[in-house]
Amino acid sequence: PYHRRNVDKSYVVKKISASISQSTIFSAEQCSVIENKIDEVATRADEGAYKPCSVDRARLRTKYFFGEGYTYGSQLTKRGPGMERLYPYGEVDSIPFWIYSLVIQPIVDAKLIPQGFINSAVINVYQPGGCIVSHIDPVHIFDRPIISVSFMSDSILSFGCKFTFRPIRVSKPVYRLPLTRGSVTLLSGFAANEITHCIRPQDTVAKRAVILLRRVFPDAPRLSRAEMLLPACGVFPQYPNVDSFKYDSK
Ligand code: AKG
Repeated sequence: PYHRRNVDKSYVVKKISASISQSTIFSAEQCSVIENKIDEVATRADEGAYKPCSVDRARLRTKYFFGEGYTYGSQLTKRGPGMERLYPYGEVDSIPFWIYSLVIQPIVDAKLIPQGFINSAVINVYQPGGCIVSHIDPVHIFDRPIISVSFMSDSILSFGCKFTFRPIRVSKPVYRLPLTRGSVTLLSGFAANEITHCIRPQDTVAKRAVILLRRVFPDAPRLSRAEMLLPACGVFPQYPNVDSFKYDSK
């Protein structure tokens, strides 16, 4: 991975921008319909309609996992990048039909991804000030490209930031990618694999949602049911940095 001190910044910026593609394929009307569906998911989750591993609540940010979900290894074993594991089959709710028809199909029709590529859909809902700490989507779990569709409000995807905590501070990004409502972003190559990305708290100015569409590799490592019985699935951190977990989960 890229280390800020060793490499010329303009080279890195070129590498990042060359491995991102963005398009706006969802109209304001389509966004409104999808946003209502996202609100319905949040309501259903509050009512306890989903499996425990489908819902991950952190301060100012909730994730809803469909199709597949993942976590770090057991608390009794090593944790961190490379140690992420899928939940056992059946522990996560399947992808709702509306995500296929309203979100995935238009992206397939726009020829951005092949039919049948996506087997994992995650909805993140952020309250104002909500964030996602710097990370690389696990390379042993997710194929590239990584597709995201932004809803409800605009934000910025920042690359190459360092987070420090208590109080939370985020260093200046190496690269900032505007995420407008209805925009579809595809990350591959350098942008997906060689540099971290994050959402800074100051860039979530209003309630926002994103739908992450990814392909989980068929041979990606999976927790066994026995390992699941150790601590409850909800207590695992989403990201490897222990300090970020403390901040993120309060
Ligand atoms: C993640 O959840 O892994 C993200 O990178 C989210 C990015 C976004 O909110 O657009």
